[in-house]
Parts: sequence; C-alpha cells; structure tokens
Amino acid sequence: MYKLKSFANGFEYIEVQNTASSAKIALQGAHIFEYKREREEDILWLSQESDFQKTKAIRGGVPLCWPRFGSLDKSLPQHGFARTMLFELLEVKEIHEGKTQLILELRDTKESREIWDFSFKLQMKITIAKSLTMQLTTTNLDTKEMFLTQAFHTYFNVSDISDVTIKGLQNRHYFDALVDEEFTQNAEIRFTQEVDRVYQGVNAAVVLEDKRRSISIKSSGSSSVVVWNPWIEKCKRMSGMQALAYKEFVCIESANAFDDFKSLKAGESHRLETLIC
Ligand code: TA6
Repeated sequence: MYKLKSFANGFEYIEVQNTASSAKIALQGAHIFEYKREREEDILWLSQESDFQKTKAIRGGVPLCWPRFGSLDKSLPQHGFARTMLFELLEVKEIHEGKTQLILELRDTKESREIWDFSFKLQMKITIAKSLTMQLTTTNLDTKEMFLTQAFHTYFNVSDISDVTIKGLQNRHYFDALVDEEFTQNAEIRFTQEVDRVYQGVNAAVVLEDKRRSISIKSSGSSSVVVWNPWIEKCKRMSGMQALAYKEFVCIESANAFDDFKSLKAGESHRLETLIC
C-alpha cells in the first residue's frame, strides 16, 4: 500500500507500507526519511528539528549527495544540489505483499544548468522490503564528459554512539578530513571523538553493530565509504541538530568520493547501489 501525502506546508512525500516494512520518501531529493522493518525501530535517524521546508535539506534519513560529495568544488553547494530539487515520481510497483519498488527521476533544469552546465538524467530506484535497496543511476545526456562524485549520506539510528562498533573497514586506507591526512584503519571503529573519514578500496560489506541490532551495508558501483559522527562540539554547530543528537546516529555513506570519482562520457551511465539489511 502507498499514498502520496503532504505536510501542512505542501511538502510532498510518499508513504509506503507492506507486510515486511514501511517507509517515507520525500519527492524533494528522492529523500528516504523513514525506513522501518516490521516490529523494529527505525533504521534511519531523523533529526527532531526536521521541519520539511521546501528547498531546505532534510537533516537525517538518506540525503543524496550529487553531483558532488563534499565541498571541494566551490562552484556547487556542499554535497551538490540534488537533495533540494524536486524529483518526479515515475512509478510505484508492489512486487509482492512484502516488497514495494519506487522509481523517482530528476532531469536538468534551467536552474541546475546555471550552476552546473550539464544535461543529465538522475534516477533513484528504491526497494522497500525486509531490506532497503537504493540504486542511483546517473546518465550523461550532454555532449561533454561529466565528472561525478556522490554518496548516499545515510544517517543510521543507534542506541548510543558509545556502544557502536563498525566492522569491515579494517586495513583500509582512509582520508581523515579533520587533519587532511591519510591513515590505515587497523582495528574495528569505535567512537570517542569526532570522526570524519573517507575510506578507499572498500569491496566488502560494512557492518554496523549496535546494542540492539547489527546492520549490513553492501554496495556496488562504489569503492569508497564515508564514516561520520560530529561528536560533542561540532554537533552544537550543525544546523538542524539538537546538542545531544551526536549520541543517536552514525553516518555510513556508500560513495564515489575522492579517488573513487566517476567520469562519464556523453551518453554513458553509472549506477551507485547499496543494500541495507
Ligand atoms: O559526510 C560527512 C560530511 O561531509 C561532514 O563533514 C559534515 O559536513 C556532514 O557531511 C554534513 O554535511 P551537511 O551539508 O549535510 O550539513
């Protein structure tokens, strides 16, 4: 079952409910801001300060960073512009009683071409079931080559950040954005301070272990993973975040970032895919 709904201010979203799971997806940014499996707490964290204002990025859920991850490209907003643009809902298919698939699409507009002079098609295919599958396909409809970095900037709901362990990134090199230096990850990741790292050469599932559950994040079309928690001081400076919110989430972001960028010739496509289960 699915319904197209809107908040009092006209902000539109799709509500999906099936026998295995439920979800809410904003048309703006094709932004999944709720995903729950039957009889479980939300897998995704959503800030209590989220007020769903048009053209303002939602804090939490799965923001799409596209056509840039990060803020290295000063000609574009941090994490690009897709997360604040209105996608078109092309299709909702109820594959079976426990699996619903949605396809949303964004095309270049006069506004997008003013800040990023490319014709493109960006398609987000979301499968809501006992697992959550996200497929973001970029097609270069322009005549010139397209440089692309991107990420599913997924905010995972956790019982307490101090009880979290992230496995699967041992022995991977990472760029530490806090000190602009490269390191190698030796042990499993625990949190006792701000963490903002881009792991490279990732080709296996990353596992988020929390007191109440273990979640696997497996990607294709990507070999970089971002791990971020703002910790105490940065959390206080973040927009749309309460002072103690850092305790409630960790971001594990399947990406094409840094050395894992993509270059698409005219007519070429690239798909970033992530399975959360
Ligand atoms: O993915 C980590 C990061 O780049 C952090 O440095 C922090 O800026 C976070 O994204 C949130 O960015 P946003 O633009 O959503 O406030």
